[in-house]
Amino acid sequence: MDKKQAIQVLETIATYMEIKGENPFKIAAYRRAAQALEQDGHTLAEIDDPTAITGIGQATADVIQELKETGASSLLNELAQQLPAGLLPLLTIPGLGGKKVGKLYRELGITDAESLLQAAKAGQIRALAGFGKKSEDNMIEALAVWNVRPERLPVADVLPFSEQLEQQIAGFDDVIRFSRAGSLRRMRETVKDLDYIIATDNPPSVKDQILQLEGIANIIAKGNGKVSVELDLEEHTISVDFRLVPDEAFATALHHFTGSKDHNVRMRQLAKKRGEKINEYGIETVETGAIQTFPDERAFFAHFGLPYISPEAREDGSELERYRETAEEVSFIDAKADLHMHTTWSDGAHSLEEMAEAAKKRGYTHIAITDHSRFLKVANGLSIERLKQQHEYIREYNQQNNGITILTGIEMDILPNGELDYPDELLSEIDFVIASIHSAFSQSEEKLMERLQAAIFNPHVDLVAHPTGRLIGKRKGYAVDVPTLIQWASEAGCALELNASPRRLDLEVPWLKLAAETGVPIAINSDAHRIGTLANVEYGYAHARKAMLLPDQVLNTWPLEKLQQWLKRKH
Ligand code: DGT
Ligand code: CA
Ligand code: CA
Ligand code: ZN
Repeated sequence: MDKKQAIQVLETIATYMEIKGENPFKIAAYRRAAQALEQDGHTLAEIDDPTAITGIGQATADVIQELKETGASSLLNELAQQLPAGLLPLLTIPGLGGKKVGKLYRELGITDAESLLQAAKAGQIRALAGFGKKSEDNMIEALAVWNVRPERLPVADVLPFSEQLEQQIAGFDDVIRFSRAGSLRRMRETVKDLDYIIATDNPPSVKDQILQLEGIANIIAKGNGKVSVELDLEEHTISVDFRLVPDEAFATALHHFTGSKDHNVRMRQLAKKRGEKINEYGIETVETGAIQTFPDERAFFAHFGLPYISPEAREDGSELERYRETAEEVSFIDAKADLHMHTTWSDGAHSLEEMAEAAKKRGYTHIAITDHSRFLKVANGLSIERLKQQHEYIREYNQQNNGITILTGIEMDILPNGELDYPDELLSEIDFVIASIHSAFSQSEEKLMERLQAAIFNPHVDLVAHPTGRLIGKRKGYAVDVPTLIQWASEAGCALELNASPRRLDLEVPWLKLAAETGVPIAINSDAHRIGTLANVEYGYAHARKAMLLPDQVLNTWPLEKLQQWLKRKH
């Protein structure tokens, strides 16, 4: 349990109390406590007596203590049990919060999506105070698309599930080795289903263990070569294909089922020229019918005179030429730094020292601490005063030879009116300045581009973070003319971010390729708000391999001296 999670629990308690219709003062106390916790600069572990913080009373302090000690809140559990299970998901319908869901529950007896739809169709909702005919119509519309399983799922929704599934497979008997295949191994932004290759001498045993996995909603196929099941994934299900192969066929099966189809087509063309045929069991010499197998994919590619091509890069076939030209450089991107992360100084869960220590453990030589700027009040953005304090603190930290260098930094808001959140003379004193948009997402393209232009051409701004603001499968992003943005970044000598959060992966692959061609440096950053998400950079580097970026095009691979030299450039 970290501070961000504790804040989340306090807010959820307030929402559930709202649904139950409890005393507004009591509800407000939980919201105030959440806010007070956010604004306090300590980590959860450092807070011994929560009541010492203004805004936290005895009742909310008890919840915080319990969270610290047990990792859970009995109050939250009780509240959740008192409310119908089908009611809580309704909170995710756009326009419905605790107050409105509470009204629907208490005044109309609505307990789930179905009863909500019935009431809306019967015209009962418009009769409630605070609702109207329009909100009733909106609700019917929202319910029609709500919770319908999309054709493809965002990779971020699938990753925690697949990682857990893989832990289970790792514990199976009779598994020699196994791997992800398909679009997940290629790290596409969205996936239709999951694919696994399992090497085994005992397919019936592995099949039985698969069929005993928890959460099987449906069995689609159960042969000794292929097992397909639908597994429960939160509100939806996801299909998983398992291919069971003998170990000698593992490499070719893995290559075949990793795809993409276009990549496979190109590889088969290569084979044909040599009088060979590729299939999932091996490579067949057409004349003799002899089958050749390989210990791993590297040997498979070497057979065709190719370097090992990263799975992420295997898409339209152009990767064959790219890898031939640049050897394996493209797949060897080594992170030396993370240049975007948050601490308890703004809305992060861990302290500056904790983040730095965790970054050092990841093998970084340097990082930038980039908390939010003053405009972002909800995230406890830094006043000029506190920013200066933090930077003083960082300079002291760097003198202690802690084994990692911290660059002073800021994630500065680009305000809705196009101004930047701090004056130039302050920015000129900061090592690494990030500019981001966190407000007025729905402005016109013209207005948004004006804002981005102001940031990119400001001589002190080094990086524009999550440049399009998209959330995969959820939000398209703001109206950005990306090619123009990339052109500007190239003219101004400003870097653009590849935000490694699997929900963002922003910029997306075609734009990364364009930025790289245009000579715009890319920064692959975690944007971590807690120690655990520092590891998100792995998804960012996978995404970079998909765009086949070279290490030199990525700011985070540069040694500190080279980065510092670049930071001195002035555009
Ligand atoms: P998805 O599931 O739509 O997110 O994308 P994939 O690539 O995982 O597609 P999937 O699960 O249908 O098949 C996995 C891989 O197996 C695919 O990338 C290439 C290979 N594969 C499947 N069917 C065919 C096919 O008909 N022809 C060829 N060449 N390859 C296939
Ligand atoms: Ca698939
Ligand atoms: Ca499949
Ligand atoms: Zn951030």
